Amino acid sequence: MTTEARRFPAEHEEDGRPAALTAADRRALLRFMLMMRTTEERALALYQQGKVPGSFYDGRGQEATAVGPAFALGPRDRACILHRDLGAHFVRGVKPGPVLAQMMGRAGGVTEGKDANMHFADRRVGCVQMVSMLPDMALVACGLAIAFQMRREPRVALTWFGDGATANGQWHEAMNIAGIRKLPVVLILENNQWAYSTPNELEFAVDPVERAAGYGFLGEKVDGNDVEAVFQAAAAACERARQGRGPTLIEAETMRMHGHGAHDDMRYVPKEMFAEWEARDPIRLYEQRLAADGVDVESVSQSVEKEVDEATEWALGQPMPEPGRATAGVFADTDPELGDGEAPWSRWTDEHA
Ligand SMILES: Cc1ncc(C[n+]2csc(CCOP(=O)(O)OP(=O)(O)O)c2C)c(N)n1
Repeated sequence: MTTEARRFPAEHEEDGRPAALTAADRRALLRFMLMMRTTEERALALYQQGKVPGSFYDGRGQEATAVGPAFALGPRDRACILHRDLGAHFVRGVKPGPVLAQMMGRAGGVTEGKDANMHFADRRVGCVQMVSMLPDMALVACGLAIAFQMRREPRVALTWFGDGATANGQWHEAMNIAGIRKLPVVLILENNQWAYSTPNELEFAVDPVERAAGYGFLGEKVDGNDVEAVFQAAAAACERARQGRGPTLIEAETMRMHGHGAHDDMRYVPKEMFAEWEARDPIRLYEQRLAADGVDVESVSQSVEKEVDEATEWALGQPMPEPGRATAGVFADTDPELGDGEAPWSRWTDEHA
């Protein structure tokens, strides 16, 4: 089973791909995917030990879809990140220590532990905290994009959402305003085959990539387990957006390899389907590809392992937050601007050298 890459409408003008990736860029892509998986594995173990309150949600299997688009962003672009996209936070410069502290509700967490394991983002690196009503982050991204357009700034807002989220009215409102105003927004549909236990065939009557045409812009379907394919599509979409050529819907076809949350044993997923996707694991595939190109992938995974070990120790040493801080930072009463994020793609480094 493979994903057939396609553009809809197919005759859309070309845009000078592929974007250049250096050897260091490719190591970084692997590193961020490994950091997501390793941190989430560690967090799941902490959850099972009773140290993570509530439930636990991860993005196992979706690492390429999280990391590839974030890697295409420039420092002044903005990211509206969802619950399966931990790798995007890492690309923007967030470290695993504060993420693990966050998941345990500790003081050193990204939001000082408020709302534990998914409603967090570090505004200092240009990320917007997740809105749980799905898919309202798409509207937030459109709002950011309207601001960039009005100020004539060559900046992009990028967001992710699931296949299930596209059934809700707000998603269609976001698509509509994005198309009408030709907003500089990039919309990443993480089609992980399931919305909780609802399969794709009960979610849409057409291939969702085709829906973009109904709103007047390009839809592009890519293999969401191929980090370079997702990156390339996102880099081209960001470039088009920056040039005033409007939004892009990118459907990254992938699979959620864990339950909806840690409480879900995903018994509704057919075993053969799971096995087929397991053979397409985005990290193993990319490791094989880089190893074939002579990259020492073992040293990358060892350094990530070490960093996450140290981060876990640090997070476990963090105290619980002071009760008096419970409402601090809830409203943007001071300095409401989002800061700029890290943009590790060598293109940005070169431009800022
Ligand atoms: C408006 C709204 N309705 C219901 C929910 C509860 N809910 C949380 S996640 C989820 C499934 C989302 O599926 P999908 O968009 O495919 O994303 P995935 O979890 O598969 O990544 C639902 C129904 C919600 N968060 N918001």
